[in-house]
Amino acid sequence: MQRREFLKLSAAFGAASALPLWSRSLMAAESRPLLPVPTLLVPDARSEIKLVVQQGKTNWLGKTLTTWGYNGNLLGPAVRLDRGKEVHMAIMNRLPEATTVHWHGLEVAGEVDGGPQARIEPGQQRRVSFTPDQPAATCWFHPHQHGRTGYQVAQGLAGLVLINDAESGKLQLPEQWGIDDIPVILQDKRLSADGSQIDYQLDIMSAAIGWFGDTMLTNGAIYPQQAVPRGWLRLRLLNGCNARMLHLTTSDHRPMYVIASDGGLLAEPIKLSELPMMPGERFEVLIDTSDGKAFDLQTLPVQQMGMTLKPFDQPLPVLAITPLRVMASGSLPDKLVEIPAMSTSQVSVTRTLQLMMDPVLDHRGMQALMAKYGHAAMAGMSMAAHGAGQMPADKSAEIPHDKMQGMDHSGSGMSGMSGMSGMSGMSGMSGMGHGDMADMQQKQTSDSYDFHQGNKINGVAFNMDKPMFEIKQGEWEKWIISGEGDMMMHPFHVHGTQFRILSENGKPPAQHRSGWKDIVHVEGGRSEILVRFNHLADKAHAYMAHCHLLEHEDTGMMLGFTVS
Ligand SMILES: [Cu+2]
Repeated sequence: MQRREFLKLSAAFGAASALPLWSRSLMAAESRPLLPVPTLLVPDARSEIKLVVQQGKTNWLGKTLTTWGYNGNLLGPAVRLDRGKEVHMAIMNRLPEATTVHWHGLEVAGEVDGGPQARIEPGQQRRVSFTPDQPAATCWFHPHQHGRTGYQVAQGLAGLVLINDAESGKLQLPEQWGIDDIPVILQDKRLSADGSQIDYQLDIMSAAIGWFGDTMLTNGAIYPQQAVPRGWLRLRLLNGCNARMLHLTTSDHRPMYVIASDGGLLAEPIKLSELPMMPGERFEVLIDTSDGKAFDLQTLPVQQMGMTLKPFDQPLPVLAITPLRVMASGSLPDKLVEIPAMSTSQVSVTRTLQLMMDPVLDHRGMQALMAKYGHAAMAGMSMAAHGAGQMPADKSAEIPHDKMQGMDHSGSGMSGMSGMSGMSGMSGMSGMGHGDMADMQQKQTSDSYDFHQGNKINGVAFNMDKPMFEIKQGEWEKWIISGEGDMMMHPFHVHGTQFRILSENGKPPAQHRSGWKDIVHVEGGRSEILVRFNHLADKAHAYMAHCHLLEHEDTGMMLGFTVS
């Protein structure tokens, strides 16, 4: 059935037979926008995909403002590629500034990966060709312009890449686009007070905790609705937020069966009632709608700095789902695909990557957050964990935020700074090159503190001209990524590969995180991944490994590496 016919049928059904029973939800539904479904874009007869990166207009909350999109006003199409078939991408930049288009999750060579070195100047076009050779997956594309990634994504630039393969086609999963196979791109945004633009700032606060909004958007619409057939519904979920962790669940607690993670299908469906998702992550879930009852997809409160403010302090609906009387045709198989067992026996190299936030940035970012929003924004955490030193955790949390505003940034108001007991007591801090405390106080008193280099890996902020290491093609490596030393969530992403998670923050990965992934959770502990690169990346087109909290990435928590 075509989407258009289906929608006609849905409307007819809604009007004719549902009114008495559903009158209340229908009234609400009338004012609720329909879920915008990104257009499926397949290569043309010459195997070409044309993308125009452009400015457009979007209407939110009664205001019309400038937004950015690929081939449209906001977000972009879902580009569908077949495994083993070469595709030619023609990317035209019609923005007022340079951008890049990165194929997040695709195992392609550094030359076509679209990292920060692949700049497309305004008015210029870039052509790249590659042949996807990886299992069916929901990936995405977005800008990777260094120092501007957070801004450009916030303006609206993000699209999906769906990889098809023969094997997944045999599973009879729901695959009618926009009917029972539905993309769900979740993002938070904030508009300026006059509603004229998206209110984005890369400042000391967002460099520390990430940029966050006060409105949740689903495919660019606020709490939209979607009518679906009864049976198995497939949602392709993307956390497209700059910095916000989501915690997805259904309003009536019906289970979600996770069938795929970042890099494709799992070995078998994993039944979950709650699904945490970090920025950049994708999961595909199947939900049973055969009871015909309406429900919401919603995100629960998370314990993350800055992300606890209204309306995120309680379950927030992001999509209203209304099953109709027509039946869906997809199924939920018991088994999905073969996932090889993980083995570290072939590991030839082990690398340790220490993610670091400059304590000055950490501390001053927290100060700024407290000053602006009070401790409701602190996610139950205290200043003590962020450089406030002698102030006991419970005491610092009690300081009213008007007092915090009164504190100057010279350090004199922070008697605890000299002690730094909160920091020095943390494992992983010693010998990690954070600089001594005298140095820190020096920085604290200086107004010239540059937060643009405030986030680091192994002691250095990102340097585009200097890859950090070289890797041999086709060899398995173990990477230990440590977030010891701060309490921040770092969704760590590696380009050019799909890896396996050996451990996450010291624990074995959850079942639904044990398949192919390109983002691993690092938060206050150590995570280990098993990784291999099948394609090449030279110095001029190095691969990136970075925190996908975009403001951490933009302020240095990224490294380049080559594969030869
Ligand atoms: Cu980070």
